[in-house]
Amino acid sequence: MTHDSSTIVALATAPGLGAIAIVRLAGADAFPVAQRLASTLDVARPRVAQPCALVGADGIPVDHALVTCFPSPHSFTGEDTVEFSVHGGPLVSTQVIAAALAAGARLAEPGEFTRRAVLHGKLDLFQAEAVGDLISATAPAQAQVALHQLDGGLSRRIAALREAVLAAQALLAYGIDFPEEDDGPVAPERPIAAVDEIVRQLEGLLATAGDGERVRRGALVVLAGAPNAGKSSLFNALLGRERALVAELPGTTRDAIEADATVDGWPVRLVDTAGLRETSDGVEAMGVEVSHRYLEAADIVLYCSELPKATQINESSLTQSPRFVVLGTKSDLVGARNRSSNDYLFVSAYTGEGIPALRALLAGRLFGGVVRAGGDMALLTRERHRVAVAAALGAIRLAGEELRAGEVVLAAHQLQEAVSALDALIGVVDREEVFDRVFSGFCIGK
Ligand SMILES: Nc1nc2c(ncn2[C@@H]2O[C@H](COP(=O)(O)OP(=O)(O)OP(=O)(O)O)[C@@H](O)[C@H]2O)c(=O)[nH]1
Ligand SMILES: [Mg+2]
Repeated sequence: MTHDSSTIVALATAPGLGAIAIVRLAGADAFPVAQRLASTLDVARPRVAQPCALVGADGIPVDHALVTCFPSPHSFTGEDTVEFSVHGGPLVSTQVIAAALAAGARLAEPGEFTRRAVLHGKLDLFQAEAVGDLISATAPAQAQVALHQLDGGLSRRIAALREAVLAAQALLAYGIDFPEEDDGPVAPERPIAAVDEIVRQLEGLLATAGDGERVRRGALVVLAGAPNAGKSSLFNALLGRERALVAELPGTTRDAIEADATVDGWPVRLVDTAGLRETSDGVEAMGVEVSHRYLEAADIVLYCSELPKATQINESSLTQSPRFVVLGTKSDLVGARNRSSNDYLFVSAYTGEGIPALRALLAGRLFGGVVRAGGDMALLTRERHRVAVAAALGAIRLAGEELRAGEVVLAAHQLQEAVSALDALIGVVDREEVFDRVFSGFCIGK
């Protein structure tokens, strides 16, 4: 994708039936192109919605629309931009886009509007990613993290760290320029202390990556256990709708069923699986195989045991893992006598007993780090962030070692490596491959 200023056009709203659809046009010729469609449009009136009759490429009337001009640089991409609010539905917006194409625009590529916004300094890479995250958020916590990132929360953290590295570099520069002065202007301890402090900060940030990625992607919570233990019923209870089939027959669920759930505001990908047992039924065996794969990938496994029935699986090995939470299901059938064990969280899909406690437990286990950080929403939410911060941390640690060995020039080199890693992260340098990776996941019109 080249950094051109050609005029691009795309549908900015979701396709399908709706009262309004928005077609966005941006680039050097956005205003003249718009005027070919809307002859009465006054492009000298910025940010005012103007009612205009739109005419198609063949001169046939297309719609009565509200058209708004956003002159450069005060627009999303930083370029001259025109937004057409047209009637929804599949036809009108298609005709408006066709007319814009005929007038000299071209179709935008996926993510191209946001990419241009970054190129023109309207957003940094974190904020561009946050645009996508906010749009795809399904749980309130995801939206909060994305909004914080869009407001520059993560950018500020990284920028402050970058400044700190530059300050440490400046301290070293004295040492390099005046190597003979024993009592130079900077005592050697000062850059070492500065570097150690940056290491602490980067470590703190890196520690948010697990929670951050779970918030963005949704944590994978898998319901597993013996056939008929009540997994599907619990799945439905946690989802709040009857998504999975429930039946008295053991072996009802044969394939894994995945659904997005919100647990106390946090995003969870909930999976119901086939009951674990040895079986001669080929299809069921395939389902059990799928269950095992989910067990390995899960952030948390809710292992369902119907008490006091003995389960057919040796649970002791499973329950050792901190990822496993053992549930005593169908608690409404269990007398008080059988509840002495502290190893089980008793739940009932029928009465709702234990469900709020289970939700709280999940939120705490999966996202407790964010909660403990006092709701600090500056989280590393992507592998891209984690890899770059880890690279910066590695370089800074090496810088510290070099400094302690008296190798000031080598230390300065490592600090520069760290600055480069942070620069690429925030997007101050235009690295094609970084940009391609960030924007490849976007859809057209963003
Ligand atoms: N009393 C009571 N019965 C329940 C509860 N949960 C499930 N059951 C019953 O237990 C039976 C099995 O429930 P499912 O939710 O289908 O169990 P499952 O673990 O998904 O079963 P498979 O998919 O066959 O492995 C059904 O007859 C349910 O009505 C509960 O909380 N209390
Ligand atoms: Mg089931």
